[in-house]
Amino acid sequence: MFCFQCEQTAKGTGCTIQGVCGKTAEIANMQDLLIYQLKGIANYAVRLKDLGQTLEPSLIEFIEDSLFMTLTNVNFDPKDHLSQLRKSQEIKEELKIRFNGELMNPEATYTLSDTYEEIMEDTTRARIFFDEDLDEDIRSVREVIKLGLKGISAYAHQARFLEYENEEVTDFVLEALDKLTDNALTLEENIALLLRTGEASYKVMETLDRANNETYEAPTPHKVNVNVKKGPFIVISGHDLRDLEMLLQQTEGKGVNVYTHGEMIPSHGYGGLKKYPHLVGNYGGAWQNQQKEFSNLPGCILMTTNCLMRPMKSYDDRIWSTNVVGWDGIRHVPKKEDGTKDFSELIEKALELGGFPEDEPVKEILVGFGHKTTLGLSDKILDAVKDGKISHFFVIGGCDGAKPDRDYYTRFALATPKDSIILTLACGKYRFNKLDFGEVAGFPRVLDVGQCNDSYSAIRIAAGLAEKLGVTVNDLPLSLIITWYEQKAVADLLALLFVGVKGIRLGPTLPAFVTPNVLKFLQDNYDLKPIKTPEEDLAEIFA
Ligand code: SF4
Ligand code: SF3
Repeated sequence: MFCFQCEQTAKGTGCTIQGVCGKTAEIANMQDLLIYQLKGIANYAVRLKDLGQTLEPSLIEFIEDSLFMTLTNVNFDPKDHLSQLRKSQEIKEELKIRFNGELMNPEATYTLSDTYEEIMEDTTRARIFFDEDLDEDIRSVREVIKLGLKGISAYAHQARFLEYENEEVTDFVLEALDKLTDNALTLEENIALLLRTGEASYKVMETLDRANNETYEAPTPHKVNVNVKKGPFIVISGHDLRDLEMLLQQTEGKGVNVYTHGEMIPSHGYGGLKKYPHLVGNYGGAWQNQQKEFSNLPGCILMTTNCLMRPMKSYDDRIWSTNVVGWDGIRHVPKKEDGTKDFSELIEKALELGGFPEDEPVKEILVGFGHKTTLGLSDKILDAVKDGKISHFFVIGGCDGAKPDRDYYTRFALATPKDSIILTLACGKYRFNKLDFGEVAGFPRVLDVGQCNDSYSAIRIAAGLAEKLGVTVNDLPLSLIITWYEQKAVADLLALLFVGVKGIRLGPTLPAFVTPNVLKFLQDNYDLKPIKTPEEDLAEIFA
């Protein structure tokens, strides 16, 4: 196996024996072959579209789900991968027949073998370094595009569940997969494709923002209890608001409380979700603490998207996956034909487990500062800037992770000037969101903008403030301190580059899939910087 798609990759270069995330070589290899197959499918699909043929929504969903499955900490189940591989061949065969001909590139001509052993042997052809003659910078740009497509597909999957789709993005995903097989493309052409991946990422987040805001009302400030209440409960983790809504509907009146976990915490800001009184709070912190936090939990857990870690014996009888998430041996809640899900098994188990024995004292933190709410305050915020009461804005956000050097983000947030505002998003916020930062000019100093996909919201906020001041985003007293871990963060970063944001500080380490030349391109054109120490970075920001 070889995988270097996430920030915790072994030795900072690549996982080769077993993933640090728990991914086995078997899964990693099948994921390579699945993506290889998606490229072959896209080869045919793009040409059929060019001929004026319409593609079935099921084909698009298959591509989205497959890419999402291969994102870090999503699916660890060999059965799911094998079944997806077999489906990929069926789809490719159908497209070949419709195309009435055969394309000659290896991804298009390859036919999935019959037996498991043969399939595993075939996976070598799909490895990242299979084509030894490929220019290393082109390989690197292709990897960034591929990983960006994974993030885009995760967001598109979430939007689709709410019946929203951005067809331009769908077309781009197919086009990009097809172009990833085109060895005639120059480095410059691949870079152009990379920048368009950022555009697609921005657009899919815009669609998901619309889906969430129109379905559940735009978030408004809301206090969330981060301590527990007495009684039976279910903890819901991941990003999928529709799953949370269905869970709240099915637990209504049953005496089962619902807690958000990880990236689900911003749900408390949405009117259509916070109206349920049994959505009582948030349990725990970011994903990397789940094995400790879920251990012997007297309630159930539902994982709707990333990040899933190996379920421990102490709770593997009370955790369920849904959507494309999976772990061999862990129970899964499927989507029914009508799009609904049946959570009754979890509800019964939660009642049987009995829940927390006592109320803990209430401790509340604020969420709900999406672009609508924050821009609604923009006149007051800008008055405070003009009066010299607010000196600077920071966006400190992105993924969290297990490495100890991630305490940079806590230390950075604590070291920011007392007259600055911190906009935060994604699970990296757990590094500091329960600390008391107080207020500045009547505003809370930390504004929770939402999940990782809400980096769209952060862009809207920055653009809205810049517009009112008649300047560009890069002229604002604003610094972006971004933390990455998985491939949604790659998509988010590309979206930020697409809108022209410069001077992003990225950490805790730089991606292993970026070559020195590609990094130089990003530094020269976007002033992308690795983080140093909070003291050094703050000194540079205010120099
Ligand atoms: Fe390693 Fe990350 Fe790939 Fe897992 S996802 S195998 S930790 S690089
Ligand atoms: Fe976190 Fe996994 Fe990326 Fe949505 S939940 S940000 S790491």
